[in-house]
Amino acid sequence: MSREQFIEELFKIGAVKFGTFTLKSGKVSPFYFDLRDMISYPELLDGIVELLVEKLQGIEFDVITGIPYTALPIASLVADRLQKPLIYMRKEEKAYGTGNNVIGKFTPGAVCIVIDDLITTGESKIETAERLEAEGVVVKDFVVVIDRSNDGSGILAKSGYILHSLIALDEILAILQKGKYIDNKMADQVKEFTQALAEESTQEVENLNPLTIKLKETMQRKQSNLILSLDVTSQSEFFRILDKTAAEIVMLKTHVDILDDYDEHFTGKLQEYARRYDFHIFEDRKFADIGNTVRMQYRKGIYRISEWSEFITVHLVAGAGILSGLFEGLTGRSSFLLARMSSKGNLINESYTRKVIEAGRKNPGVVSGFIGHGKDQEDIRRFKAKFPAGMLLLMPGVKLESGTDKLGQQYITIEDAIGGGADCIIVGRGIIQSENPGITAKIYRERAWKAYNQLNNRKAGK
Ligand code: 5BU
Repeated sequence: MSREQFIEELFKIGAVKFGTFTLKSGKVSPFYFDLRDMISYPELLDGIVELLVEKLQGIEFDVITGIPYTALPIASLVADRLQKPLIYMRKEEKAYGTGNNVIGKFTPGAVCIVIDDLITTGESKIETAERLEAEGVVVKDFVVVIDRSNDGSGILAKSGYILHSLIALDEILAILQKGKYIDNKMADQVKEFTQALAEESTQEVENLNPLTIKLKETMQRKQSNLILSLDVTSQSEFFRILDKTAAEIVMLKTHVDILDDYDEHFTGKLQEYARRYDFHIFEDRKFADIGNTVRMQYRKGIYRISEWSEFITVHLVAGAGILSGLFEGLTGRSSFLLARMSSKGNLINESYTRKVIEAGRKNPGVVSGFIGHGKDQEDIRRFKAKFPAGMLLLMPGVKLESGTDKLGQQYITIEDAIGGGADCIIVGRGIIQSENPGITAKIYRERAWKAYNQLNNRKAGK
């Protein structure tokens, strides 16, 4: 089957459709590809396998996988043809036990070629690679049947992968136009649509919030990347500990609503400390409601958080729109988005984390970075690698020794947190419940700052 015939066949079986389609994202697309039914057309399937086998010549690999469901039967045929072992990932991660997420046999370190039907944003490819890598499989190359993205290979390249594709969208358009299956107007519409999508996803961070920069400057000035989480319930205790620790910290994180004796003098006094000891104020309110509600929660009520706290935390579960609700009309304020949590069994998964990071990338004016955790340095490195340039990773769940508390808080050490790429550590009980919070805060600051400089020197090749 020639390429031309092959593309025409895809059109005839409805795998490649043109018209008006509403996508999951809510966007209306002039075209839609769905290769699932291809398995029912033996001749077409043969054609695809032929093209894939050809494409794989010259690429070195030990095992083959296809991303379920569509690409899995195709990958099995290719594996059979090349006499290579087939493996595949479960579609859902097993909730219990370790391992066994990959079906099939492979030696740890085996290089796997990943076959898929389509590439659109590249997101699911990267997710698959990460899941395979977590199981000890090495991923370098992807092969897709249709590249319908504008810059699929660029997107994968940023994460260190190579994309090979059998057919690009442009070729499909050209052949179908030539065969009069679609008219020029339709082809132009498709091109415009993909162009617009590509522009949306390649927006780089340009306008960092001035507070992000100020926070970094304060870190340097105070030689500190320690954030104290002063989780106590009385003002006297609060200021007693702050007196001892203020000189060590770059930022003070509060949960103002846990104070039993909160009154209108509290925030003024806190701001006075912040000025005197040169630290930033960060109310960890974790806003998570609809835009209209968070707007009032942030600005109104007894706490009037927007008036005194420079930074806040935001959960994006309600959608990135709540950022407008929070920050519209305000200046000198910024946020950290919750991209991962430190508590055991939390429901955040990789795809959620990735979407939060993307939302941060699009809103640098009101987002200074992310809160996140990791199980070890490698895990944190992979997480941090996805961050927009200049945005910060703040990490709670840090103590001098790793472990877990009775309520599922998980701790890693300062060196693991910073060594993996956290810019600042957030420490609560490790300091406030110690015998001498002042001395302990100094120890945390010194160790965290040392680890931070070591990492930066390593990066700079010093
Ligand atoms: P700890 O005493 O060091 O465990 O306190 C950690 C603080 O960080 C506490 O105020 C939490 O509310 C906060 N935190 C966290 O521990 N884990 C998270 O994932 C997020 C916040 Br988000």
